[in-house]
Amino acid sequence: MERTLVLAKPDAVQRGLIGEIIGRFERKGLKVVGLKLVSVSRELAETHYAVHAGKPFYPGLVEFITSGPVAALALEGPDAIAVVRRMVGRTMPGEADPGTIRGDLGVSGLRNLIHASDAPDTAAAELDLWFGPEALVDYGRAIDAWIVADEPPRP
Ligand code: FUP
Repeated sequence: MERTLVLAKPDAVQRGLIGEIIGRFERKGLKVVGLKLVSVSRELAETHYAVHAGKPFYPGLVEFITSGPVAALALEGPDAIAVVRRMVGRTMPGEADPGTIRGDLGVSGLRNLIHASDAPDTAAAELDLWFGPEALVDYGRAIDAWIVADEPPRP
């Protein structure tokens, strides 16, 4: 079982798409284990995007992610990191396939609605950054056995 971080970025929040985005992951069968609305500080933005520091698009990235509230979501499921990335689609919404979140809901450049961790190490670091070590909620769902193969329901 894996956990991954998803951010509904300021454009998604402003457009009223938090529910649509969370709903897609819920319908997929992924479990929400963390959820909050965050007013993003410059420091948090710079830490989150540290890998892009120095690139030409970095200032715009920090500007954008701090331009309004962000909905942070921790999701759990089998192979969750890759599953979520496939559902998110390619970086630029104009190039993202229909059926993906960016492909269905976005059309232009940096207005790509969503961030999702891209690997186990970044997922762990990003979950820690956005939620802290103890904020995620561990619980079972009665329906898990119908969603996750070979996994007995947890109490
Ligand atoms: P993704 O993993 O699809 O969210 O994209 P990246 O981690 O590669 O990039 C993070 C953000 O930087 C994206 F939301 C868009 C922005 N970006 C650009 O603006 N230009 C680029 O050439 C690459 C990324």
